[in-house]
Amino acid sequence: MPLSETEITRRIVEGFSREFLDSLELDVAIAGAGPSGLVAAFYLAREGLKVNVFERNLYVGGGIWGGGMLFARIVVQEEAAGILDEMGVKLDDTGDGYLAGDPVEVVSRCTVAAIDAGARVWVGMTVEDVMIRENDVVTGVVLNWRAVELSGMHVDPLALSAKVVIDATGHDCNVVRTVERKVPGCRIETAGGVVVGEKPMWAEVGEREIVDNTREVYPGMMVCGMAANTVFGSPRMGAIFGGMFLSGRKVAGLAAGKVRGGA
Ligand code: 48H
Repeated sequence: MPLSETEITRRIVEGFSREFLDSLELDVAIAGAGPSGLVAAFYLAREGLKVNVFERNLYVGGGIWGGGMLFARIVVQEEAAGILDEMGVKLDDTGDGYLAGDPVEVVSRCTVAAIDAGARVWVGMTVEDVMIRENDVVTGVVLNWRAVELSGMHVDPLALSAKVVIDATGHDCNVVRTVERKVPGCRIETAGGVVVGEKPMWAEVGEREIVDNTREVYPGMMVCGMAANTVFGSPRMGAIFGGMFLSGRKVAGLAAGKVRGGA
């Protein structure tokens, strides 16, 4: 078969446009394809909801790849092992309730599980803003290419609507911070109404509190993963990832309930 460059181009542009147009009205938009975002996408898609993940890097997986200090292993406590099992990830039982996994396998299988369940994952796209309506409800995400962000070029973004937006952007909680910065008088659902900031490492407490911190923090906007601990001022936990997976599963349940209940 003779290859045609223009036919290759046609398939790329048509395919992208078809998929993007199909994503204009979402049930749930997730910012960040780290462990918590991928798990949230898996459970939401499995529930039959229309969920897209927007990842600013050209690769998924967030902080999983680096293991601990570039030693390519992640640790998962037994409470979260069932989630990875559901996603097809094999972990080594290293005793006393600790399991360990290979980052390449964890990222790959979690991503495939989310996509197979029906989630769409975009890379190279930054959630640079949100849409908000008069009644102070987040109603969607505002996107731009990461390449545009890095270049500093003045290029206006595009927007997609979503019934729930989830901030799964990790330590920086970028989406929550954007709302906090841009909405006058905004109150985030913390005791002081503002992002508290993450605390120094304490694995036991960080992992315990992350699930509790996973919730709706502003109408239409939920937070999960490390972003949840930054918002509520809980400790970091190092290279143990069970809390991220548990948080992703919890936020999926909350978001599905909100979408289905219309609350
Ligand atoms: C689109 C964005 C944007 C944006 C950022 O950091 P992550 O892996 O996040 P979690 O919370 O799922 O997992 C945290 C874990 O990896 C970790 O850092 C741990 C356990 N730390 C403990 C410790 O002590 O340090 O993934 C977040 C993803 C990344 O891929 C970012 O590129 C992406 O979000 N992202 N994507 N739009 N505005 N901001």
